[in-house]
Amino acid sequence: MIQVVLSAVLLGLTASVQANSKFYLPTDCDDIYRHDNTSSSGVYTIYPGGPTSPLHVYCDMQTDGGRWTVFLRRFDGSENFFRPWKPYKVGFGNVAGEYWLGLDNIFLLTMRKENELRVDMEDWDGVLASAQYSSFSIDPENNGYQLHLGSFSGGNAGDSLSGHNSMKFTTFDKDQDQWEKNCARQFLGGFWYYSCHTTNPTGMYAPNGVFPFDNVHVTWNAWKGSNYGMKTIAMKIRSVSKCPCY
Ligand SMILES: [Ca+2]
Repeated sequence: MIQVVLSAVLLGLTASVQANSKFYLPTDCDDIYRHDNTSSSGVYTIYPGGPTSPLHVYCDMQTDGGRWTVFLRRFDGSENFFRPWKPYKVGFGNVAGEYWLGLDNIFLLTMRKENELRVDMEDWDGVLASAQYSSFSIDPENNGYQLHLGSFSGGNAGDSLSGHNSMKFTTFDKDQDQWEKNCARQFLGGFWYYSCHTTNPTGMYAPNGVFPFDNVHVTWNAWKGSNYGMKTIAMKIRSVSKCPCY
């Protein structure tokens, strides 16, 4: 009798785990939204590395139809982004606040699905601007997290990222840029620098947009030039597939 009850309990557990794995192990914010399109923007748990690797992330469920998985978010200057290779690899910050999701996680997300990219920003007068790109993916670490960016597909901020396409990632302790010196060290961030940048999303956070050194700000040159730091900036990706694709 006890055995029968135990078996029934185990069967029930198995069924429940299977149901959970079908419905509650989303790969990204796209999965979460497709499962429940009343989901609001906020922090969720996703599993881009599989069921044993939960990852917290901020999902933008409002902008242009939502479903955006945010991998960079800055809005108050509370987090230090002038960091070495390891934090950029694994991620840092607080997903309820300012953070970098981590290059390994961004690689997993962009390996699993074809994604588009959106960059949202705001100046110190409260004016919003954005830029969108038709595709976005990066290579794994053994190829330097090389950036593969599609074409600029719109947005009133203009295009300040295409020049960074095909670059590997550079931090102040790992130089993979195309300059004789180290762009990350010079411009105080970590990014897919070339020689060196037309946008510096991980640069110094400058209250009121100004900072007494050139080109180190959180810039987007096509919109505000190379010496104006944004009040907010976020980089986010979204699946371009038409199916839920669990
Ligand atoms: Ca260099």
